[in-house]
Amino acid sequence: MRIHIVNPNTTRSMTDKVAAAARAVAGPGVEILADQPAMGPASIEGYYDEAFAIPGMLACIRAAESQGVAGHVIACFDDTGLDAARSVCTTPVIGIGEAAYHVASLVAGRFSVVTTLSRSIPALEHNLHRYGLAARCARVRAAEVEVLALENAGLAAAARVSAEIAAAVAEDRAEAIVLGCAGMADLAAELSKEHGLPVIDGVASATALVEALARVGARTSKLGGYAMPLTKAYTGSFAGFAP
Ligand code: 5HY
Repeated sequence: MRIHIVNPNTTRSMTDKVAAAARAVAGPGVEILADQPAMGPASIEGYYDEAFAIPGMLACIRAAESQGVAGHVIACFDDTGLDAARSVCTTPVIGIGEAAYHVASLVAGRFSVVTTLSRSIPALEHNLHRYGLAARCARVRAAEVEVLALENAGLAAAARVSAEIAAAVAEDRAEAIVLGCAGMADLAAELSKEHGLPVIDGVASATALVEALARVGARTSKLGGYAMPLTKAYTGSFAGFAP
C-alpha cells in the first residue's frame, strides 16, 4: 500500500517532518510518498496564504492519484483545499485537522486545540463546526508562534506550545490537546508525557485513518459535492489544471 502525504506549503523541512511522523505510524507494507508544491507560500498563516497554496497542492494530489496511491493526507492543519482534493480523487483524502479532531473526540470528552497564531483560529473554529465537533472542543488557542519558528527556533517555540497546553488544562478543563499545526508533529509524544494527557498529532492520526479507510475499502463518494469536476476550459497559467 502507498499513502501520499502532501505538505501544502513549500518548506522542505516541514515536508520531511511530516513524512517522518507518517512513517512512524504506517503499518507493515505501507510506503509513504511525501511531497510539496513547486509553487506557493513558505507557510500558511490565514486565508490569503491558503488561497495560493491550494493550486500547487492540487497538482501534487492529482499526480499521486494518477500513480495509484491508496489515499492522501493533506498535512496542513487548516485542511487546506480538502474538498477540492476530494473532488478529483476516488481514494480517501484526509486532512490532519479533521483527523485530529476525530481522534481527540474518541479518547476524551472535551479537548482544546493549540495552534500557532491567533489569525489561524477562526478557520479552525469554522472547520470544527463544519465537521460537527465544535461541541467537543473547549477552546481553540494560539501559542503565538509563527509556523516557521517551529522549524528554526524549535525549543523556544515548543516551550510556548507547552505553556499554552498548561493553560488549556488549567482553564478549559481540557482532557486532551490537539496540536494545531503540522510543524508540531514531532512534539506530541514529549508534550503528552510532560502534561499527563493525550496530545494528538494530526499527521499520525490522518495517516492511520487513510490506511484504515483503504483497508475497509472506503473510497471518496463521486456523488454530490465530491463528483469529478466538469470538463471546461481553464485559461492562462491554470490551463494545465483543466479537468
Ligand atoms: C500548517 N500552516 O499546519 C498550518 C498551521 C497554521 O503552513 N502548516 C502551515 O498555523 O495554520
